[in-house]
Amino acid sequence: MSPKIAILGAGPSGLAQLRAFEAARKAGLDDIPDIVCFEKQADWGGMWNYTWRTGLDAHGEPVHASMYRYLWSNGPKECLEFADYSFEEHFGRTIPSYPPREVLLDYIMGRVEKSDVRKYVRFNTAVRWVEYSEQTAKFTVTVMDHDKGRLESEEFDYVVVATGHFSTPNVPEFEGLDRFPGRVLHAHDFRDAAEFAGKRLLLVGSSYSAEDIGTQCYKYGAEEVTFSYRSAPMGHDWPDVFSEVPLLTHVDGNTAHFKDGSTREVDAIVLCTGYQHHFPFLPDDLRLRTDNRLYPRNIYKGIFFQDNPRLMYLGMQDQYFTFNMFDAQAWYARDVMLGRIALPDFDTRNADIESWRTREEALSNPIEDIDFQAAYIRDLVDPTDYPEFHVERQGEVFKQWKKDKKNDIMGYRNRSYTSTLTGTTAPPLPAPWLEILDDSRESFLCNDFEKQSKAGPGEKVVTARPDRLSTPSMQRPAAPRVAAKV
Ligand code: FAD
Ligand code: NA7
Repeated sequence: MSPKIAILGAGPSGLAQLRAFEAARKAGLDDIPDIVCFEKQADWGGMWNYTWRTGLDAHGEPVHASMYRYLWSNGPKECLEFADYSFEEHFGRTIPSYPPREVLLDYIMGRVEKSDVRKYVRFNTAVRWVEYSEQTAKFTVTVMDHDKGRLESEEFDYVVVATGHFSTPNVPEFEGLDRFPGRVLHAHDFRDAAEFAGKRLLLVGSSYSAEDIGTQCYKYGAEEVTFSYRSAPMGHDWPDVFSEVPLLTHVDGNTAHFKDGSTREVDAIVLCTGYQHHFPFLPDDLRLRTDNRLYPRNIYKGIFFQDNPRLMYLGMQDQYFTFNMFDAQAWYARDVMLGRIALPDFDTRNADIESWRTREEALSNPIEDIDFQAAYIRDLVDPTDYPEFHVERQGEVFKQWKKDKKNDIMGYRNRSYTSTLTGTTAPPLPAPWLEILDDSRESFLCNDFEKQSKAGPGEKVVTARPDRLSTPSMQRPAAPRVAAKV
């Protein structure tokens, strides 16, 4: 009898798992397992399913999204491509290397919408609890079906946890925050940069969220941006209104005090202090405990829970690679569930985990991190039929991205890279990223990027709706700034 599989979450990782089984079906597998994907939101897409909401959703569930309105890809799309579905195939033409959020969502959804997998997803269904019985060798998954308004339980042979790990904020306390007269929020609740136009912002943290929210608020007119770091500054060559200072010690009124004795007057504070791996639906003996790192312990191949490998985790690593890494994991997990790959015994798995972990602990810079994650993905894809996508060459593109960021933090998104799938070099953006305030899908895709490539920098080629495009000015207008829509 074919196994019964529960996939928890329909974000990019859960969708990769669905797509992996679909690919097997298309390749001739008749005996497709019985699959149910539980998704607490009303639609799929996970983190990319943007919402204005913060706090609780319409059903009283914690809002999953940490995405913000004007987010653009923070890495080149050439490093994110699904091996079986290129950006060119999806859009029918080449598009620039750094697409905005809605355009990336369009791409991610394109692949699953062309597959016959929506039927597996139960939307508005939050997983409440998972239990394993040694006697039956089955998991019982209990969910709250908000459409039916009731709890339901069902048994499964395998459970794939794909609920993401950038949703439950890590929120440190700083003295005086309770009396701060301005807004204090975690990056998880940040939505609209325009809210901070004309404001002096303090961002605590020195990683992706701090960097991206800081640059985005500058783009939309923040007056001053101060980053406060715990371990090390980001060290970019920032425009004048930015500064990096050591860790915040306390706040007194509008005055923020830092470890080196310096102070700043600030109007709003955003805690960009990362996220927790949080699985409130898992008992202690099934729950992965880790911080945000490239190789968490206790999951063999970064997937199979050591104490019970019928429980799998997807996408739990810190991420350079994303969508194609989730695919690599999903194809491998699928082949184990289908009995095509046999897992070794506990000790062999443990030795493998430890050897990767030792390698990870020896990494000393982002270039080595990238090579490490590429090697991890290569280890997964080689035993499966996931199509070749030249992960090592994508790693080289990531290294170039790192250099481009170092050289020009406000302009790196204007760069173009070459797809390892199609060999095509992306066209430039129609204007510098800093100037494109309306980044809607509609506005972005109405550009004729091919003509743009030939026109050369600065000459903008528009095919439709010029009213919805960005201001041509190279200058940052005085605050407050609003999107250039008519
Ligand atoms: P998620 O996308 O988080 O999806 C998890 C899904 O599980 C969600 O749909 C959620 O509703 C569901 N779920 C959670 N709990 C339950 C439950 N109890 N019951 C049922 N369903 C549940 N990656 C990039 O490649 N490029 C970027 O530019 C980029 N920018 C990012 C910016 C931000 C602010 C953040 C937070 C992340 C960014 N990422 C980016 C990384 C992003 O996490 C991945 O791209 C991707 O979304 C991870 O997919 P996932 O499926 O593992 O998790
Ligand atoms: P990260 O990459 O996990 O970074 C968290 C940052 O927060 C990092 O700079 C930490 O400092 C800092 N941090 C964590 N705890 C504290 C405390 N207690 N005090 C001060 N600073 C702290 O999370 P991000 O949100 O930036 O990025 C997560 C994903 O979101 C990423 O993949 C993007 O795609 C978007 P440290 O350097 O450890 O000292």
